[in-house]
Amino acid sequence: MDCLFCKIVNGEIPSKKVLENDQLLVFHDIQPAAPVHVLIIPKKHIASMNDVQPEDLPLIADIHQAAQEAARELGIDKSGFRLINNCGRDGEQTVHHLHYHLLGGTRLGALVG
Ligand code: D5M
Repeated sequence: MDCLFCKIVNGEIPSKKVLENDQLLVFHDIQPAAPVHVLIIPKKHIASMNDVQPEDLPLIADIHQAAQEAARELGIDKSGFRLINNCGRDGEQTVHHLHYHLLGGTRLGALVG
C-alpha cells in the first residue's frame, strides 16, 4: 500500500522515534508547528478517524496512554499540551493514515491548525 506512515512503520522511510510498542509509534513531525510536535499513529493502517471501527477502540485508548507517556518523555506533561486529530478534507488531513498531533512546549493560543 502506498501510504507514507505505513512506510514509516515498516522502516522504509526514516523517522525520529520517541516511543514504539507492538501497536503504536510516536515520532517527531517533520514540519513542527510548536517547540514539541510529535505524531502518534497506530501501526495498523486506518485511513482516518471516520474509519475507526468498534474493534479498533482499544487502540484509541492506547493512543491516549501513549500521549501521556510521550508528554512525560518530552518534558511537557506538567506544562500541558494539545492532542489534535485532523479528519478529512475540511479537517485539512493530508496524510491518510490515522494520526494524532501532540503539541506543546509553548502557550499554544486558542487554535493551532
Ligand atoms: O498532518 C500530517 C503531518 O505529517 C504534517 O504535520 C507533516 C507530517 N509529515 C509528513 N511527512 C512526514 C515524515 N516523513 N515524517 C514526519 N512527519 C511527516 P495532517 O494532520 O494530515 O495535516
